[in-house]
Amino acid sequence: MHHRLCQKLLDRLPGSVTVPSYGRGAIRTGIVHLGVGAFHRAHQAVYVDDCLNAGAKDWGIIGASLRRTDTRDALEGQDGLYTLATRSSDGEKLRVIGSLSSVLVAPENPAVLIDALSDPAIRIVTLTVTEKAYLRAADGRLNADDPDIVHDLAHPERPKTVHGFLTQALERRQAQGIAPFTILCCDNLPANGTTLRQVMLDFAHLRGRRWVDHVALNVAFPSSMVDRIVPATTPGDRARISATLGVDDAWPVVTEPFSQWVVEERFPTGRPDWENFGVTMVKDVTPFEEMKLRLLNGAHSALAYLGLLSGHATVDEAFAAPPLRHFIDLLWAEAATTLPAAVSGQTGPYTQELAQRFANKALAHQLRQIATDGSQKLPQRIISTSLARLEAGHGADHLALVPAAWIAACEARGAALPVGHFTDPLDAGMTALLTRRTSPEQAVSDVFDLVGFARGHDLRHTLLRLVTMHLTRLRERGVVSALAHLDGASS
Ligand code: CS2
Repeated sequence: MHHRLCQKLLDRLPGSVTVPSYGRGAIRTGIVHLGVGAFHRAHQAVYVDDCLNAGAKDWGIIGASLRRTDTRDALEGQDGLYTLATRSSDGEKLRVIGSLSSVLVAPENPAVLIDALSDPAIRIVTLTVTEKAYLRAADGRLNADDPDIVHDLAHPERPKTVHGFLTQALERRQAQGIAPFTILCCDNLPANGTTLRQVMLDFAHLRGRRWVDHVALNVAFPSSMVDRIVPATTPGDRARISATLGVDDAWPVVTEPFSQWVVEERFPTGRPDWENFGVTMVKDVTPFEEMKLRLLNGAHSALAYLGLLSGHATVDEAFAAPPLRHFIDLLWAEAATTLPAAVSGQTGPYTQELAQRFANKALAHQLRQIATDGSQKLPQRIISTSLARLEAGHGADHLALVPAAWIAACEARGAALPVGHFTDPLDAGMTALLTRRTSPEQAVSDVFDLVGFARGHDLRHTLLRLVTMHLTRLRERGVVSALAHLDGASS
């Protein structure tokens, strides 16, 4: 049997594998990361590892999982080390990352995470907890009725939500005269720092103390745009990577060569010198964020639903299908016109690069992974883009096919697609609604009501009409015909 990847075996790895060049014992932790999934380990943890390799000592990371134990279980047996596998048609490059010092599992012992967050050495809290963990209502404000929020208000010492953990630690720090940490959101939300700040202020308000002012005046919430495609690691990846290493890595991550991080420059208590390692520090991240959400993530969601309905399993496979590829080009053309002036000149090269990234066959990025949580993703990826087009007096025919394909893909679960092939926090309501098999018009309107898409918007009806037209066609004649009809309409 092989040994496990660990600190003392690092010097026995093959010469082709890059390993941390720093003494890990001398690194002090300065960052707590909430949501220590594959994305964090292939992105922020790598930028921090770069800083540590260059001699920084104060920015080790304590990772925290808010639900699952698997990352902690795997990494505690390998001194927090794991392999980053960068894959492209040129092959696979392996690098061992050492920036994670430990992983906590919040539900097992919430007090330990609050203690870690209250440590004066911690100056930044980063988050990748996915869209749904922010618990936003359709209007973007905190959903105060969420059972976990209700729980956290009643039991502030044993929180479950990010809002509860961050607030409890900020209160403790204030009581002890410790400056607040900077909170750096790294999730795919529009104006993600501002969005998190708003739900944190709403939560502080519900705590009914003077925390609203404290958070509003003293806590920095820079926004950031994060980008790296990170497919879920498979058992095959683990076996292949372990075979190359000559030791077992139970928890490697697989990613693409491309990586981008654009961060707003607002860190009152300091930060690693990320700008030396490829991070772009800016005053306002919004244009970059919108370009990424509307072009990359929007196309991803389109490929996910249309691809699954066409029998494809991965992004590269769906993107190689000529009708889908053609559709994505037209979707990009629609979305590009909605972007702010600061980036509107960059959309050509940007989508060309995206096309290369989507074609990366070595990633086998599963469409079902992207299809997950559509109710949380589509508002910023597709719905706001469609409304911006309609507001400007333009058509949104291609954009509007995506929510229709999402509804059709939800309907296909248990029929053409396996039950539970992808999931959504609103699945219970969606399934109840879609099994009634009402008319396309009724179904679209009910789904939009349930998930809050375009709620209260003047052009909601115009959008509903477009989505209904597409759902009718998808139900009656399938994807090929829906795409062909669009071509007919636009030629
Ligand atoms: C994807 C993203 O799963 C998804 O919904 O669209 O995770 C995407 O791969 C990343 O945002 C790329 O940076």
